[in-house]
Amino acid sequence: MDNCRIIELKSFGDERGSLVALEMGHNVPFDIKRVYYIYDTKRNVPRGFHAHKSLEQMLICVSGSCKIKVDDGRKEEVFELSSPEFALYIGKNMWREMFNFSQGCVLMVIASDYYKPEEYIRDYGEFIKSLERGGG
Ligand code: T46
Repeated sequence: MDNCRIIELKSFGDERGSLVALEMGHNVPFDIKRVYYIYDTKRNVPRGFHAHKSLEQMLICVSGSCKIKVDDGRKEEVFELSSPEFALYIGKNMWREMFNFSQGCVLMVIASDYYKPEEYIRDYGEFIKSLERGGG
């Protein structure tokens, strides 16, 4: 899938534990404008169900695990995030659904822009139409 990939994050571990650093231009492929995290989730309560016209994001399960289905309008793929040493990069114009949250899951998201509700596409039919128009 062109606009979506797993990024392996370098972890610095020693007898005290482990540390991962996220740096713009190094392991984060966009300028960071916002960070948020999703927690207190329920296994059987999925989230997402939208695409973004221009937002790029990196999703990191810093605790626990969850699954993310991404769909570019032609094919879909399911990724499992279960380690703080891996991030899922999702570019613009990708439908996403998050599900199967484990107990205690904390999903941290790094975003290329501020929260802009008008930039969401929350209807799947509209998402497909926007792709036919060239995206966005
Ligand atoms: C995404 C996936 C991975 C804000 O006020 N500011 C924010 O920065 C965000 C992200 C959300 N909100 C408010 C809007 C809603 O009232 O928080 C509430 C829950 O947001 P939403 O229903 O969009 O949450 P998810 O989990 O369905 O989707 C979120 C992100 O919105 C989205 O960009 O890609 O996580």
